[in-house]
Amino acid sequence: MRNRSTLGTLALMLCCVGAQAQTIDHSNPNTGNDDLIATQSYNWGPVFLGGLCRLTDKGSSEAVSVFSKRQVNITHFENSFVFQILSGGPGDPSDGTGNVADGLTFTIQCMDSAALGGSGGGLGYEGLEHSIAIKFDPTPNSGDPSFSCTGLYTNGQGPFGGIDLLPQGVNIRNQHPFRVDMDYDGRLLQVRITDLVTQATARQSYPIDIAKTIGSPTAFVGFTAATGLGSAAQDIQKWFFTSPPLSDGLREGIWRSRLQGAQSTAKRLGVAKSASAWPTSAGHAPKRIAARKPAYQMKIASATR
Ligand SMILES: [Ca+2]
Repeated sequence: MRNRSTLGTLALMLCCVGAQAQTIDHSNPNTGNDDLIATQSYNWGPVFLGGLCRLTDKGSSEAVSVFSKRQVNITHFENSFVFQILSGGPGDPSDGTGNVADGLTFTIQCMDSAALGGSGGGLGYEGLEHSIAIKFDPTPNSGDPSFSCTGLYTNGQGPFGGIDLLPQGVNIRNQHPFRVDMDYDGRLLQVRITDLVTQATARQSYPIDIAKTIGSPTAFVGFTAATGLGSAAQDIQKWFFTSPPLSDGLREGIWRSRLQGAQSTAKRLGVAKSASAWPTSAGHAPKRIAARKPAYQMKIASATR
Protein backbone atom coordinates (compact mmCIF):
# COMPACT_ATOMS: atom_id res chain seq x y z
CA MET A 1 0.00 0.00 0.00
CA ARG A 2 2.88 2.34 0.57
CA ASN A 3 3.66 2.49 -3.14
CA ARG A 4 0.07 3.53 -3.85
CA SER A 5 0.42 6.25 -1.26
CA THR A 6 3.59 7.48 -2.95
CA LEU A 7 1.96 7.52 -6.35
CA GLY A 8 -1.15 9.19 -4.96
CA THR A 9 1.06 11.96 -3.61
CA LEU A 10 2.61 12.33 -7.04
CA ALA A 11 -0.83 12.65 -8.63
CA LEU A 12 -1.70 15.40 -6.15
CA MET A 13 1.55 17.22 -6.89
CA LEU A 14 0.85 17.14 -10.61
CA CYS A 15 -2.61 18.60 -10.04
CA CYS A 16 -0.85 21.59 -8.48
CA VAL A 17 0.99 22.44 -11.69
CA GLY A 18 -2.03 22.86 -13.93
CA ALA A 19 -2.60 24.96 -17.01
CA GLN A 20 -4.06 28.11 -15.43
CA ALA A 21 -2.22 31.36 -14.69
CA GLN A 22 -1.04 31.25 -11.12
CA THR A 23 -1.92 34.26 -8.99
CA ILE A 24 -1.54 35.19 -5.32
CA ASP A 25 -3.60 38.31 -4.68
CA HIS A 26 -3.53 40.14 -1.37
CA SER A 27 -3.98 43.60 -2.85
CA ASN A 28 -7.52 43.83 -1.49
CA PRO A 29 -7.89 44.23 2.31
CA ASN A 30 -10.93 41.94 2.27
CA THR A 31 -8.94 39.01 0.89
CA GLY A 32 -8.70 35.97 3.16
CA ASN A 33 -5.48 34.18 3.93
CA ASP A 34 -6.38 30.57 3.28
CA ASP A 35 -3.75 30.37 0.54
CA LEU A 36 -0.84 31.06 2.92
CA ILE A 37 1.12 29.23 5.61
CA ALA A 38 2.65 31.29 8.44
CA THR A 39 5.47 29.93 10.55
CA GLN A 40 7.04 31.82 13.44
CA SER A 41 9.43 31.32 16.30
CA TYR A 42 7.20 33.25 18.69
CA ASN A 43 3.58 33.34 19.77
CA TRP A 44 2.20 35.55 17.04
CA GLY A 45 0.14 34.85 13.99
CA PRO A 46 1.17 36.87 10.93
CA VAL A 47 -1.82 36.98 8.61
CA PHE A 48 -3.05 39.01 5.68
CA LEU A 49 -6.34 39.99 7.26
CA GLY A 50 -7.42 43.59 6.78
CA GLY A 51 -4.77 43.93 4.07
CA LEU A 52 -1.86 43.76 6.52
CA CYS A 53 0.59 40.98 7.27
CA ARG A 54 2.65 41.80 10.37
CA LEU A 55 5.73 39.60 10.17
CA THR A 56 7.54 40.61 13.37
CA ASP A 57 5.90 42.45 16.27
CA LYS A 58 8.79 44.36 17.96
CA GLY A 59 9.86 41.43 20.11
CA SER A 60 13.53 40.43 20.21
CA SER A 61 15.09 37.43 18.42
CA GLU A 62 12.03 36.64 16.32
CA ALA A 63 12.00 34.75 13.02
CA VAL A 64 8.97 34.33 10.79
CA SER A 65 7.97 33.17 7.34
CA VAL A 66 4.80 33.40 5.28
CA PHE A 67 4.68 31.25 2.13
CA SER A 68 2.08 30.23 -0.40
CA LYS A 69 0.45 26.89 0.40
CA ARG A 70 0.94 25.68 -3.15
CA GLN A 71 3.90 25.85 -5.47
CA VAL A 72 3.64 28.25 -8.41
CA ASN A 73 5.51 28.66 -11.69
CA ILE A 74 8.67 30.66 -10.97
CA THR A 75 10.23 30.50 -14.45
CA HIS A 76 8.52 33.81 -15.32
CA PHE A 77 6.62 36.10 -12.95
CA GLU A 78 5.55 39.57 -11.91
CA ASN A 79 5.54 40.42 -8.22
CA SER A 80 4.57 43.60 -6.33
CA PHE A 81 4.22 44.34 -2.63
CA VAL A 82 4.41 47.18 -0.10
CA PHE A 83 6.50 46.80 3.03
CA GLN A 84 7.07 49.05 6.03
CA ILE A 85 9.59 48.59 8.84
CA LEU A 86 8.55 50.45 12.00
CA SER A 87 10.90 51.07 14.91
CA GLY A 88 10.76 48.65 17.80
CA GLY A 89 11.09 51.65 20.12
CA PRO A 90 13.80 52.19 22.71
CA GLY A 91 15.91 49.07 22.90
CA ASP A 92 19.37 48.42 21.65
CA PRO A 93 20.20 51.06 19.06
CA SER A 94 23.61 49.44 18.75
CA ASP A 95 24.51 51.24 15.54
CA GLY A 96 23.49 54.68 16.82
CA THR A 97 20.74 55.22 14.26
CA GLY A 98 17.77 53.93 16.22
CA ASN A 99 16.10 50.62 16.93
CA VAL A 100 14.99 49.34 13.50
CA ALA A 101 15.98 45.71 13.04
CA ASP A 102 16.59 43.34 11.43
CA GLY A 103 14.85 43.31 8.03
CA LEU A 104 12.90 41.07 5.70
CA THR A 105 13.17 39.13 2.44
CA PHE A 106 11.06 38.05 -0.49
CA THR A 107 11.93 34.37 -0.84
CA ILE A 108 11.33 31.65 -3.44
CA GLN A 109 11.97 28.09 -2.24
CA CYS A 110 10.82 24.59 -3.14
CA MET A 111 11.40 22.78 0.15
CA ASP A 112 8.40 23.39 2.42
CA SER A 113 5.65 25.99 2.81
CA ALA A 114 6.56 26.03 6.53
CA ALA A 115 10.30 26.59 5.96
CA LEU A 116 11.94 29.05 8.37
CA GLY A 117 15.52 30.31 8.62
CA GLY A 118 17.58 32.00 11.29
CA SER A 119 16.72 35.10 13.33
CA GLY A 120 18.66 38.37 13.66
CA GLY A 121 20.79 39.22 10.63
CA GLY A 122 19.69 35.90 9.08
CA LEU A 123 16.36 37.67 8.34
CA GLY A 124 14.39 34.41 8.74
CA TYR A 125 16.08 33.25 5.53
CA GLU A 126 19.60 32.04 6.36
CA GLY A 127 19.77 28.26 6.09
CA LEU A 128 16.89 27.74 3.64
CA GLU A 129 18.15 25.37 0.94
CA HIS A 130 16.88 25.30 -2.66
CA SER A 131 15.96 28.96 -2.50
CA ILE A 132 16.66 32.51 -3.60
CA ALA A 133 15.90 35.68 -1.64
CA ILE A 134 15.95 39.43 -2.14
CA LYS A 135 16.64 41.19 1.16
CA PHE A 136 15.48 44.57 2.47
CA ASP A 137 17.95 45.24 5.22
CA PRO A 138 17.95 48.25 7.61
CA THR A 139 20.51 46.81 10.04
CA PRO A 140 24.23 47.11 9.28
CA ASN A 141 25.68 43.75 10.28
CA SER A 142 29.32 43.01 9.54
CA GLY A 143 29.75 43.08 5.78
CA ASP A 144 26.63 45.13 5.05
CA PRO A 145 27.46 48.29 3.09
CA SER A 146 25.08 50.56 5.06
CA PHE A 147 21.88 50.71 7.14
CA SER A 148 19.82 50.60 3.94
CA CYS A 149 20.81 47.79 1.63
CA THR A 150 19.48 45.03 -0.60
CA GLY A 151 20.85 42.02 -2.48
CA LEU A 152 20.18 38.59 -3.96
CA TYR A 153 21.05 35.48 -1.94
CA THR A 154 20.81 31.81 -2.87
CA ASN A 155 20.36 28.45 -1.14
CA GLY A 156 20.29 29.77 2.42
CA GLN A 157 23.40 31.93 2.15
CA GLY A 158 23.75 34.44 5.00
CA PRO A 159 22.12 37.71 3.76
CA PHE A 160 25.09 39.94 4.45
CA GLY A 161 26.78 42.44 2.14
CA GLY A 162 24.91 43.47 -0.98
CA ILE A 163 23.98 46.79 -2.58
CA ASP A 164 23.91 50.13 -0.75
CA LEU A 165 20.58 51.91 -1.44
CA LEU A 166 21.57 55.25 0.09
CA PRO A 167 23.38 56.60 -3.01
CA GLN A 168 20.07 56.26 -4.89
CA GLY A 169 18.23 58.20 -2.17
CA VAL A 170 16.42 55.17 -0.74
CA ASN A 171 16.59 54.79 3.04
CA ILE A 172 14.48 51.81 4.14
CA ARG A 173 15.28 52.67 7.76
CA ASN A 174 13.16 55.85 7.63
CA GLN A 175 9.95 53.92 8.49
CA HIS A 176 8.18 54.96 5.27
CA PRO A 177 6.14 52.46 3.23
CA PHE A 178 8.07 51.12 0.23
CA ARG A 179 6.68 49.53 -2.90
CA VAL A 180 8.70 46.76 -4.51
CA ASP A 181 8.11 45.65 -8.10
CA MET A 182 9.84 42.59 -9.54
CA ASP A 183 9.80 41.29 -13.10
CA TYR A 184 11.43 38.01 -14.07
CA ASP A 185 11.73 36.68 -17.62
CA GLY A 186 13.61 33.46 -16.91
CA ARG A 187 17.04 35.06 -17.18
CA LEU A 188 17.00 38.49 -15.49
CA LEU A 189 15.31 39.47 -12.23
CA GLN A 190 14.62 43.21 -12.26
CA VAL A 191 13.73 44.88 -8.96
CA ARG A 192 12.46 48.41 -8.35
CA ILE A 193 12.17 49.82 -4.80
CA THR A 194 10.16 53.04 -4.37
CA ASP A 195 9.78 55.17 -1.22
CA LEU A 196 6.06 55.98 -1.31
CA VAL A 197 6.61 59.23 0.65
CA THR A 198 9.63 60.72 -1.12
CA GLN A 199 9.14 58.81 -4.44
CA ALA A 200 12.88 58.03 -4.48
CA THR A 201 13.48 54.89 -6.53
CA ALA A 202 16.32 52.39 -6.71
CA ARG A 203 16.66 49.71 -9.38
CA GLN A 204 18.62 46.48 -9.39
CA SER A 205 19.05 43.76 -12.02
CA TYR A 206 20.16 40.22 -11.16
CA PRO A 207 21.05 37.76 -13.96
CA ILE A 208 19.90 34.39 -12.61
CA ASP A 209 18.25 31.14 -13.72
CA ILE A 210 16.02 30.72 -10.67
CA ALA A 211 14.63 27.30 -11.64
CA LYS A 212 18.13 25.91 -12.11
CA THR A 213 19.37 27.53 -8.90
CA ILE A 214 16.66 26.08 -6.67
CA GLY A 215 16.23 22.84 -8.64
CA SER A 216 12.59 23.26 -9.69
CA PRO A 217 10.43 25.35 -12.06
CA THR A 218 7.76 25.56 -9.34
CA ALA A 219 8.17 26.78 -5.76
CA PHE A 220 6.58 28.31 -2.70
CA VAL A 221 6.80 32.13 -2.72
CA GLY A 222 6.54 34.52 0.21
CA PHE A 223 8.34 36.49 2.89
CA THR A 224 10.71 35.99 5.76
CA ALA A 225 11.68 38.46 8.48
CA ALA A 226 13.54 38.57 11.77
CA THR A 227 14.58 40.63 14.77
CA GLY A 228 17.60 40.25 17.05
CA LEU A 229 18.86 42.47 19.84
CA GLY A 230 17.14 45.30 18.02
CA SER A 231 13.57 44.92 16.82
CA ALA A 232 10.82 46.34 14.63
CA ALA A 233 7.28 45.79 13.49
CA GLN A 234 7.72 44.61 9.89
CA ASP A 235 4.61 44.73 7.77
CA ILE A 236 3.62 43.61 4.28
CA GLN A 237 0.68 45.85 3.41
CA LYS A 238 -0.24 44.48 -0.02
CA TRP A 239 1.01 41.67 -2.23
CA PHE A 240 0.27 40.56 -5.77
CA PHE A 241 2.17 37.76 -7.53
CA THR A 242 1.31 36.25 -10.90
CA SER A 243 3.01 33.80 -13.23
CA PRO A 244 1.88 32.25 -16.52
CA PRO A 245 0.64 28.69 -16.91
CA LEU A 246 3.35 26.09 -17.10
CA SER A 247 4.17 25.15 -20.68
CA ASP A 248 3.68 21.55 -21.82
CA GLY A 249 7.45 21.15 -21.89
CA LEU A 250 7.81 22.26 -18.29
CA ARG A 251 4.95 20.07 -17.12
CA GLU A 252 6.54 17.09 -18.81
CA GLY A 253 9.87 17.96 -17.19
CA ILE A 254 8.20 18.03 -13.78
CA TRP A 255 6.44 14.78 -14.58
CA ARG A 256 9.70 13.12 -15.53
CA SER A 257 11.55 14.24 -12.43
CA ARG A 258 8.74 13.34 -10.04
CA LEU A 259 7.98 10.02 -11.73
CA GLN A 260 11.65 9.17 -11.38
CA GLY A 261 11.38 10.02 -7.70
CA ALA A 262 8.28 7.83 -7.31
CA GLN A 263 9.95 4.97 -9.17
CA SER A 264 13.03 5.30 -7.03
CA THR A 265 10.90 5.18 -3.87
CA ALA A 266 8.89 2.23 -5.20
CA LYS A 267 12.09 0.36 -6.09
CA ARG A 268 13.43 0.97 -2.62
CA LEU A 269 10.19 -0.50 -1.25
CA GLY A 270 10.42 -3.48 -3.63
CA VAL A 271 7.43 -2.54 -5.80
CA ALA A 272 9.12 -1.21 -8.95
CA LYS A 273 6.71 -3.00 -11.29
CA SER A 274 3.75 -1.16 -9.82
CA ALA A 275 5.46 2.19 -10.30
CA SER A 276 6.23 1.47 -13.95
CA ALA A 277 2.50 0.93 -14.53
CA TRP A 278 1.71 4.47 -13.39
CA PRO A 279 -1.31 5.81 -15.31
CA THR A 280 -1.17 8.93 -17.47
CA SER A 281 -2.29 12.35 -16.26
CA ALA A 282 -3.57 15.02 -18.66
CA GLY A 283 -1.70 13.32 -21.47
CA HIS A 284 1.71 14.41 -20.27
CA ALA A 285 3.19 11.14 -19.05
CA PRO A 286 6.56 10.50 -20.69
CA LYS A 287 6.81 7.53 -22.97
CA ARG A 288 10.14 6.49 -21.58
CA ILE A 289 12.44 7.53 -18.75
CA ALA A 290 15.84 7.69 -20.38
CA ALA A 291 18.09 8.35 -17.43
CA ARG A 292 17.85 9.26 -13.80
CA LYS A 293 18.73 12.91 -13.41
CA PRO A 294 18.01 15.39 -10.62
CA ALA A 295 15.39 18.03 -11.39
CA TYR A 296 17.91 20.84 -11.72
CA GLN A 297 19.32 19.26 -14.85
CA MET A 298 16.08 19.79 -16.75
CA LYS A 299 16.46 21.97 -19.83
CA ILE A 300 14.44 24.83 -18.45
CA ALA A 301 15.47 27.42 -21.06
CA SER A 302 14.42 25.38 -24.08
CA ALA A 303 11.24 24.20 -22.40
CA THR A 304 10.00 27.72 -21.68
CA ARG A 305 10.42 28.90 -25.26
CA1 LIG B 1 21.83 43.29 8.03
